[in-house]
Amino acid sequence: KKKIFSGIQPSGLLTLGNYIGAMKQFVELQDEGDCIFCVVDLHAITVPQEPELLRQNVRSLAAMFLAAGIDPQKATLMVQSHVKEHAELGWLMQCTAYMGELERMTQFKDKSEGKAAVNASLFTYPALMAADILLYDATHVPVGDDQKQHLELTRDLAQRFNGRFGETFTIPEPIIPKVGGRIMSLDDPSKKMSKSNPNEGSFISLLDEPKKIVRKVKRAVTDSENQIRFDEQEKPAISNLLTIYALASNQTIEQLESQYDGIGYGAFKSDVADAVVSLLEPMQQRYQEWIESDELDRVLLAGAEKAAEYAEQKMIEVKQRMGLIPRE
Ligand code: AQP
Repeated sequence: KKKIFSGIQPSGLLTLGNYIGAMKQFVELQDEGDCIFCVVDLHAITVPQEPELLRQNVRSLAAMFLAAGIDPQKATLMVQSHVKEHAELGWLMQCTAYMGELERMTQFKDKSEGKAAVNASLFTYPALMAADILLYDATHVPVGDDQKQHLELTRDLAQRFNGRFGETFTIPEPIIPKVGGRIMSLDDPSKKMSKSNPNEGSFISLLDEPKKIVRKVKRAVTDSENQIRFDEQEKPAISNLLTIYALASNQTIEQLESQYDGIGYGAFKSDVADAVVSLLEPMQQRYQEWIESDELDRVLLAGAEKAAEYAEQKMIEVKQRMGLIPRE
């Protein structure tokens, strides 16, 4: 049976990219195996976070998981810092990883570029991510395309550990969507859509109200050809909008290309916006119900308890393998 783990950082309002690249898959995978979905708050603090805002973002992200369709009867939903073994195994993974490997991570390069002060944890982040996954012996990790490199490192670390100390960790496989693995910014189709982009017009937040979505899609950059066809090299912006439209409306890109043959960008954009609004509106309603309910906190408590049971046992095994003696 598949064992699935994936996390999302509570570093701001989720974007449509996070939904299409990650959360949409999570919902589909619930019926295929044992799933653990995690609000990775320890990852979020690798860049400065305002405590009050972080508290809100953690609950908000958990509510969004549930609103998107994660069923707590089927999947485990938890907050990373509620299970202390994540941090503990994270340290052991830092002691397994090499500086050279971490230096090659493009996400670190992107996120540290031009910054005066960069926390050490931003550099060691992939070691903690490896711990998150290996702690539960996950067999599959659904992620967007940008996390592929981190997942390869996770596999390397697991193999290295197993080689040195004996079979301990399961080697996980990534699950990356073929369409929608990398949704691009609306203002610049060469950059991925990102929730921490300071330009609000670059992303659609899952909580944006309809008017805002329409405005953002209308202002999205395009090209001068005025023809709707999928071509990531020549027409990255239109290709991105086609991808979003296809996934929001459950149609294929080919269907849309023939449907919009000869139709201009204005009409196309307004239909893209409508499709996104139809996707997000029901989710936003369910979100409001969850965020206002105490049930949310009960779900997170139950999730943490269930996850901790496995994690505690796993850590006993890992420490024993490494030669760290038990306290008693
Ligand atoms: N643009 C995207 N297209 C498809 N998938 C994406 N993901 C992120 N952006 C896109 C996927 O969403 C999951 C959660 O991501 P994360 O919160 O762990 O952090 P991230 O990958 O760094 O995403 P963001 O939105 O860019 O956050 P910030 O701005 O805080 O760094 C992952 O599976 C990711 O692949």
